[in-house]
Amino acid sequence: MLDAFAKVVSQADSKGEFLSTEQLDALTNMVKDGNKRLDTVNRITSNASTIVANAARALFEEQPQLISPGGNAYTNRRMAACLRDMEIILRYVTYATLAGDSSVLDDRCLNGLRETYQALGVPGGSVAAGVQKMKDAAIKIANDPSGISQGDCSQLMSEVSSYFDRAASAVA
Ligand code: PEB
Repeated sequence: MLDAFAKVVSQADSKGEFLSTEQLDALTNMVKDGNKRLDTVNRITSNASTIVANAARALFEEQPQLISPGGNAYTNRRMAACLRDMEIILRYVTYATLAGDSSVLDDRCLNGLRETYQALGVPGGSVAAGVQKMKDAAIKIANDPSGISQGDCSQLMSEVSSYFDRAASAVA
Protein backbone atom coordinates (compact mmCIF):
# COMPACT_ATOMS: atom_id res chain seq x y z
CA MET A 1 0.00 0.00 0.00
CA LEU A 2 1.50 3.26 -1.17
CA ASP A 3 0.69 6.93 -0.99
CA ALA A 4 1.80 9.53 -3.50
CA PHE A 5 5.03 10.12 -1.55
CA ALA A 6 5.97 6.50 -0.97
CA LYS A 7 5.23 5.80 -4.61
CA VAL A 8 7.82 8.21 -6.00
CA VAL A 9 10.34 7.08 -3.39
CA SER A 10 9.91 3.47 -4.45
CA GLN A 11 10.06 4.37 -8.14
CA ALA A 12 13.25 6.38 -7.66
CA ASP A 13 14.84 3.78 -5.40
CA SER A 14 14.16 0.96 -7.84
CA LYS A 15 16.28 2.89 -10.35
CA GLY A 16 18.84 4.04 -7.77
CA GLU A 17 18.14 7.66 -8.63
CA PHE A 18 17.46 10.87 -6.74
CA LEU A 19 13.91 12.21 -6.94
CA SER A 20 13.38 14.10 -10.18
CA THR A 21 12.32 17.75 -10.40
CA GLU A 22 9.05 16.61 -12.00
CA GLN A 23 8.35 14.26 -9.12
CA LEU A 24 9.15 16.96 -6.56
CA ASP A 25 7.02 19.54 -8.40
CA ALA A 26 4.06 17.19 -8.50
CA LEU A 27 4.37 16.54 -4.76
CA THR A 28 4.79 20.26 -4.05
CA ASN A 29 1.50 20.92 -5.82
CA MET A 30 -0.14 18.12 -3.92
CA VAL A 31 1.00 19.63 -0.60
CA LYS A 32 -0.09 23.12 -1.67
CA ASP A 33 -3.55 21.81 -2.47
CA GLY A 34 -3.60 19.54 0.58
CA ASN A 35 -6.53 21.27 2.24
CA LYS A 36 -8.72 20.61 -0.79
CA ARG A 37 -7.89 16.93 -0.54
CA LEU A 38 -8.61 16.78 3.19
CA ASP A 39 -11.87 18.71 2.77
CA THR A 40 -12.92 16.32 0.01
CA VAL A 41 -12.20 13.26 2.13
CA ASN A 42 -13.99 14.85 5.06
CA ARG A 43 -17.08 15.71 3.03
CA ILE A 44 -17.37 12.27 1.44
CA THR A 45 -16.69 10.54 4.75
CA SER A 46 -19.27 12.51 6.68
CA ASN A 47 -21.90 11.92 4.00
CA ALA A 48 -21.04 8.27 3.38
CA SER A 49 -24.31 6.74 4.55
CA THR A 50 -26.37 9.20 2.49
CA ILE A 51 -24.23 8.54 -0.57
CA VAL A 52 -24.61 4.76 -0.18
CA ALA A 53 -28.33 4.79 0.59
CA ASN A 54 -29.26 7.15 -2.26
CA ALA A 55 -27.08 5.30 -4.78
CA ALA A 56 -28.63 1.98 -3.74
CA ARG A 57 -32.17 3.38 -3.98
CA ALA A 58 -31.47 4.73 -7.46
CA LEU A 59 -29.90 1.42 -8.49
CA PHE A 60 -32.90 -0.60 -7.32
CA GLU A 61 -35.26 1.81 -9.03
CA GLU A 62 -33.37 1.34 -12.29
CA GLN A 63 -32.87 -2.43 -11.87
CA PRO A 64 -35.92 -3.62 -9.87
CA GLN A 65 -35.11 -7.25 -10.68
CA LEU A 66 -32.37 -7.02 -8.02
CA ILE A 67 -34.95 -6.64 -5.23
CA SER A 68 -37.58 -8.98 -6.70
CA PRO A 69 -37.80 -12.62 -5.54
CA GLY A 70 -34.67 -14.40 -6.76
CA GLY A 71 -32.79 -11.08 -7.18
CA ASN A 72 -29.31 -10.48 -5.84
CA ALA A 73 -30.48 -7.99 -3.23
CA TYR A 74 -33.71 -9.87 -2.36
CA THR A 75 -34.08 -10.74 1.33
CA ASN A 76 -32.59 -8.57 4.02
CA ARG A 77 -29.45 -10.66 4.19
CA ARG A 78 -28.53 -9.92 0.57
CA MET A 79 -29.70 -6.33 0.80
CA ALA A 80 -27.43 -5.85 3.82
CA ALA A 81 -24.51 -7.48 1.97
CA CYS A 82 -25.10 -5.18 -0.99
CA LEU A 83 -25.22 -1.99 1.08
CA ARG A 84 -22.16 -3.13 2.97
CA ASP A 85 -20.25 -3.78 -0.28
CA MET A 86 -21.08 -0.31 -1.57
CA GLU A 87 -19.93 1.19 1.71
CA ILE A 88 -16.66 -0.78 1.60
CA ILE A 89 -15.94 0.44 -1.94
CA LEU A 90 -16.72 4.04 -0.98
CA ARG A 91 -14.48 3.75 2.08
CA TYR A 92 -11.53 2.57 -0.02
CA VAL A 93 -12.15 5.41 -2.49
CA THR A 94 -11.77 7.85 0.43
CA TYR A 95 -8.51 6.15 1.45
CA ALA A 96 -7.14 6.39 -2.10
CA THR A 97 -8.19 10.03 -2.24
CA LEU A 98 -6.35 10.80 0.98
CA ALA A 99 -3.27 8.90 -0.19
CA GLY A 100 -3.36 10.39 -3.68
CA ASP A 101 -2.72 6.90 -4.97
CA SER A 102 -4.95 3.99 -5.96
CA SER A 103 -2.85 1.17 -4.57
CA VAL A 104 -4.77 0.81 -1.30
CA LEU A 105 -8.01 0.54 -3.29
CA ASP A 106 -6.46 -1.90 -5.77
CA ASP A 107 -4.72 -4.16 -3.27
CA ARG A 108 -7.22 -4.30 -0.44
CA CYS A 109 -10.56 -3.94 -2.17
CA LEU A 110 -10.55 -4.57 -5.91
CA ASN A 111 -8.04 -7.37 -6.20
CA GLY A 112 -10.09 -10.52 -6.87
CA LEU A 113 -13.43 -8.76 -6.45
CA ARG A 114 -14.66 -9.60 -9.97
CA GLU A 115 -13.93 -13.28 -9.35
CA THR A 116 -15.68 -13.12 -5.97
CA TYR A 117 -18.81 -11.70 -7.59
CA GLN A 118 -18.67 -14.28 -10.34
CA ALA A 119 -18.41 -17.06 -7.77
CA LEU A 120 -21.32 -15.60 -5.77
CA GLY A 121 -23.46 -14.97 -8.84
CA VAL A 122 -23.65 -11.23 -8.06
CA PRO A 123 -23.94 -9.22 -11.30
CA GLY A 124 -20.76 -7.12 -11.57
CA GLY A 125 -22.41 -4.74 -14.05
CA SER A 126 -25.01 -3.85 -11.44
CA VAL A 127 -22.33 -3.25 -8.81
CA ALA A 128 -20.54 -1.00 -11.33
CA ALA A 129 -23.78 0.93 -11.92
CA GLY A 130 -24.12 1.44 -8.16
CA VAL A 131 -20.52 2.66 -7.96
CA GLN A 132 -21.16 5.19 -10.74
CA LYS A 133 -24.15 6.51 -8.79
CA MET A 134 -21.98 6.89 -5.69
CA LYS A 135 -19.44 8.74 -7.84
CA ASP A 136 -22.00 11.29 -9.04
CA ALA A 137 -23.28 11.88 -5.52
CA ALA A 138 -19.81 12.08 -3.98
CA ILE A 139 -18.53 14.55 -6.57
CA LYS A 140 -21.60 16.71 -6.13
CA ILE A 141 -21.04 16.83 -2.37
CA ALA A 142 -17.26 17.28 -2.57
CA ASN A 143 -17.44 19.97 -5.25
CA ASP A 144 -20.25 21.99 -3.65
CA PRO A 145 -18.96 25.60 -3.48
CA SER A 146 -21.18 26.58 -0.56
CA GLY A 147 -19.73 27.04 2.91
CA ILE A 148 -16.10 26.67 1.93
CA SER A 149 -13.32 28.87 0.51
CA GLN A 150 -13.52 28.74 -3.24
CA GLY A 151 -10.83 27.40 -5.50
CA ASP A 152 -10.33 25.28 -8.57
CA CYS A 153 -10.92 21.67 -7.62
CA SER A 154 -11.29 20.27 -11.13
CA GLN A 155 -8.08 18.28 -11.07
CA LEU A 156 -8.83 16.75 -7.69
CA MET A 157 -12.41 15.94 -8.73
CA SER A 158 -11.18 14.11 -11.80
CA GLU A 159 -8.72 12.20 -9.63
CA VAL A 160 -11.55 11.19 -7.26
CA SER A 161 -13.73 10.24 -10.24
CA SER A 162 -10.92 8.06 -11.53
CA TYR A 163 -10.95 6.01 -8.31
CA PHE A 164 -14.67 5.34 -8.68
CA ASP A 165 -14.17 4.50 -12.36
CA ARG A 166 -11.40 2.12 -11.42
CA ALA A 167 -13.69 0.34 -8.95
CA ALA A 168 -16.52 0.17 -11.49
CA SER A 169 -14.35 -1.23 -14.26
CA ALA A 170 -12.75 -3.74 -11.88
CA VAL A 171 -16.11 -5.47 -11.41
CA ALA A 172 -18.07 -4.73 -14.60
C1 PEB B 1 -17.14 -8.43 -1.32
N1 PEB B 1 -19.46 -9.37 -1.24
C2 PEB B 1 -20.11 -10.50 -0.82
C3 PEB B 1 -19.13 -11.41 -0.28
C4 PEB B 1 -17.91 -10.76 -0.39
C5 PEB B 1 -18.15 -9.49 -0.97
C6 PEB B 1 -16.55 -11.32 0.02
C7 PEB B 1 -19.39 -12.81 0.24
C8 PEB B 1 -19.39 -12.91 1.74
C9 PEB B 1 -20.54 -12.16 2.37
O1 PEB B 1 -21.70 -12.33 1.94
O2 PEB B 1 -20.27 -11.38 3.26
N2 PEB B 1 -16.20 -8.10 0.90
C10 PEB B 1 -16.89 -7.44 -0.19
C11 PEB B 1 -15.93 -6.39 -0.59
C12 PEB B 1 -14.76 -6.53 0.14
C13 PEB B 1 -14.97 -7.62 1.09
C14 PEB B 1 -16.22 -5.35 -1.63
C15 PEB B 1 -13.58 -5.68 0.01
C16 PEB B 1 -12.59 -5.63 0.91
O3 PEB B 1 -14.17 -8.02 1.93
N3 PEB B 1 -26.09 -7.48 -4.59
C17 PEB B 1 -26.80 -6.78 -5.51
C18 PEB B 1 -26.05 -5.60 -5.97
C19 PEB B 1 -24.77 -5.67 -5.18
C20 PEB B 1 -24.88 -6.92 -4.36
C21 PEB B 1 -25.81 -5.66 -7.46
C22 PEB B 1 -24.29 -3.20 -5.16
O4 PEB B 1 -27.91 -7.06 -5.93
C23 PEB B 1 -23.87 -7.38 -3.54
C24 PEB B 1 -24.56 -4.43 -4.31
N4 PEB B 1 -22.46 -8.89 -2.26
C25 PEB B 1 -23.68 -8.57 -2.74
C26 PEB B 1 -24.59 -9.58 -2.31
C27 PEB B 1 -23.86 -10.51 -1.58
C28 PEB B 1 -22.51 -10.07 -1.55
C29 PEB B 1 -21.50 -10.76 -0.89
C30 PEB B 1 -26.06 -9.64 -2.55
C31 PEB B 1 -24.39 -11.77 -0.95
C32 PEB B 1 -24.40 -12.85 -1.98
C33 PEB B 1 -25.10 -14.10 -1.48
O5 PEB B 1 -24.72 -14.60 -0.41
O6 PEB B 1 -26.03 -14.51 -2.17
